[in-house]
Amino acid sequence: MDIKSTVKNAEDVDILINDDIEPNMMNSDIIDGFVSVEKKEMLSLASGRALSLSETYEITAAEKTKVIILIGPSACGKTTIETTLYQLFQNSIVGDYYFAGSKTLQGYEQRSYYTRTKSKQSTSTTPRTSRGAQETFLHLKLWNCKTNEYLNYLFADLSGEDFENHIADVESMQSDFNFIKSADYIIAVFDGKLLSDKRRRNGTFEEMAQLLRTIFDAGLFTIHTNLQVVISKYDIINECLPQDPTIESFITRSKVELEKRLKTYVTNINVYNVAAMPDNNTEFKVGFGIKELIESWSTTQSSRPLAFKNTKEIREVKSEFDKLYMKILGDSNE
Ligand SMILES: Nc1nc2c(ncn2[C@@H]2O[C@H](COP(=O)(O)OP(=O)(O)OP(=O)(O)O)[C@@H](O)[C@H]2O)c(=O)[nH]1
Ligand SMILES: [Mg+2]
Repeated sequence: MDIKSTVKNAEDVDILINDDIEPNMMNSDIIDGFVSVEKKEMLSLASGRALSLSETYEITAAEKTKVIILIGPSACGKTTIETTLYQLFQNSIVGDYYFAGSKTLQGYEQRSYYTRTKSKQSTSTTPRTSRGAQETFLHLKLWNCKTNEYLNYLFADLSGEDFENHIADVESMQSDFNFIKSADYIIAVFDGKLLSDKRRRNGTFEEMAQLLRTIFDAGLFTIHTNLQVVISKYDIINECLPQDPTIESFITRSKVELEKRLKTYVTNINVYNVAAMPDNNTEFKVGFGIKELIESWSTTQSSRPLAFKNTKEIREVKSEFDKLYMKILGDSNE
């Protein structure tokens, strides 16, 4: 755009550089170039809160977006991972990624406050996500300097209690969590603190295995969904390892066992160790492992669920398109 042609006097410069937020105005609200005072007072600005599912359509319809859904019981560390991911970009770039905006700044700030030193707490704590919350999606826009590509991410900040109430109940999972179907990544968050505890680790694994089984049995996935596992609070695991080296073999066995139990749906599950908000940040930096997670979202994953496989039997071959579809199935299910 040629700026010179639009700048004729000092007033024009003021208009060009002012950073007032322009609300959406209808042409009918503007009379002889003036906005009606009454209308101006009624206009609402974006609040920056977390978005409801319907509010996310504006983003997903317009731009390249990855939907990432962290699942797991209460206090396993879901919200802390989401808010730390945002906070990392406040200090610097992360790998090849630059912060390029967020429509939910207030949503992030509300959740981040307690994990910041400015809240003057001796240990950082994240407020529990309330059950049944409608505004659950946090939005982050990143720019990749290598590929010169902008990408939008939508993170669902769901309450662990809500998940716990739906374990083994396929029907209610289907009706209450139908939006999980839109996920590009389902991330199962295993609580590292509980895995470090010999008496609690088996229960922690069983709970997650059943939760995932319920989600997949409810059909809440598509050909685009990937499943990842995050071991959270890795600082605690690392601290316990010298006294109990069996934690590592338990995690390795858990991955194999999970793949076995979900084998009708998933081929291979990638595991990431994360310490989003370590207690003792001398050995682990805040956000340990998060860069690897972000990078994994831009590479093709091998854990793609076998969605085609599940629909093979129920599709009748009627047209040329169906024949081609079956041919693709034949290739992908060998
Ligand atoms: N030591 C340690 N503690 C962590 C870490 N990440 C999270 N926590 C703590 O774990 C607690 C629970 O974390 P949240 O992120 O609120 O857990 P959540 O899964 O969102 O919980 P719900 O909202 O109840 O479902 C908080 O007190 C965090 O400070 C970590 O990397 N290391
Ligand atoms: Mg939470």
